[in-house]
Amino acid sequence: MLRDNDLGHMIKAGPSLYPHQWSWDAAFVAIGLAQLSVPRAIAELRTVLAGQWRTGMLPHIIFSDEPGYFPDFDDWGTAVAPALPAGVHSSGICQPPVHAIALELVLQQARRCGGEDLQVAEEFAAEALRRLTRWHEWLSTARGYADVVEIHHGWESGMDNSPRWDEVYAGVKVSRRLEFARMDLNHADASERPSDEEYQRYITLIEQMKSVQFDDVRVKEVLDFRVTDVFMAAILVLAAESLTRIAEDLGQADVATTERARAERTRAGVLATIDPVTGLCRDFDINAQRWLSTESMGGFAAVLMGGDDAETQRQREILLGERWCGHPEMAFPLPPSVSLDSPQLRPREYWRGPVWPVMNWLFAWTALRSGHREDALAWRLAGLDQLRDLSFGEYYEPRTNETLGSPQQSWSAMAAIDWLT
Ligand code: 9YW
Repeated sequence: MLRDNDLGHMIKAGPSLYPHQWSWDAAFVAIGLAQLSVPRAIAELRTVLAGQWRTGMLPHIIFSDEPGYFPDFDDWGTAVAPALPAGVHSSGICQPPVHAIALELVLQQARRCGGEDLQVAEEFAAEALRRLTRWHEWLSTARGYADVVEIHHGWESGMDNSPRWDEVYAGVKVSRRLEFARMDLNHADASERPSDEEYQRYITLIEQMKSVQFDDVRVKEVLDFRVTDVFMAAILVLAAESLTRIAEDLGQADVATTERARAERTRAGVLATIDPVTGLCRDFDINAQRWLSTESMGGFAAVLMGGDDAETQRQREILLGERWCGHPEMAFPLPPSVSLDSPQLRPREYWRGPVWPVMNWLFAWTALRSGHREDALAWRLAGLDQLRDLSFGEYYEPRTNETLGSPQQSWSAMAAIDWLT
């Protein structure tokens, strides 16, 4: 399946709905690819890094030549951005920084293989280190807010239409209705995708960014969407820790010190967002200067990154409990994007309830890392069971396990490969 989605230098996120390289998809996919071919995994990460903007940002989509996705490179209009390097066809926003985590796991696999794989991987790691540090630095500076990470579009979170962002999107002013064709609806059922109203707001934000040529400073003055993202920040903590270890192995003590400090600072920033009542991490609407308390998978940032033992344990119990994985109506005891008991639940609609295999993998991997082997094993077994019909759906209905969205989604296959090897 990954071979079918492979364009040589990039794996399409999905065969027809997503015919380009998405940034966090590529990082996850590289982790699975490493089990099949270390050089191919490295080629995937190389394509991601080659798209790096002059500012340090890794863009969320690198466009292939394939048609069929909206908004494409011309719709984005990033050609006006001084920060876009020559020859790069990309969007103008980012996605969660899974890349250093992927590099560490690819290196681990290369060590198991030894020989040429190891040599190629170590050479690449030495090259990638500087770019990954610049990427993390950009997230902590251009996008640093209260030691968390600020995002400018729901697409940056990777959880596009999660109820986490409803209140923020309500403040996005669609001053003139935009005319565009929703290509996604040619490949997936409208009931499983964001609505037209949501798309009007998504594209309005791109227009706002374009009006200031995607400038990191000026964009903050014109954007209707500025919010901190605790889940993305927790991923930055994990990535900074991976980069610390990679830098230590390469004898780059300065980088290791910087990344260790980044991880500590960001972890403290995320823990400071915990709602004392619910125990979950909260995003903060910067424009409106208010906390966002809508419950979603994003609130479990402390489970992902660890830190304060009591808070992490409390979140872990909530996640495994009756409102979430342990809800009696769940087809499998896996983390849904929204609780089945939530008033916001829409069980077929994207990030508003479905279970995402790649998120199962992420939670299982972090559980293993933090010593909760039994959680990791349970999620791995249930996650494999979910994928049993080999359709590798993008997401699944939480009660019936019906495959939804795009079938043959690359990062869903990655979860299976990594769990089985
Ligand atoms: C879109 C590719 C991407 C993921 C996102 C997911 C979806 C793109 O697909 O967004 O056009 O809706 O929300 O996390 O990277 O798999």
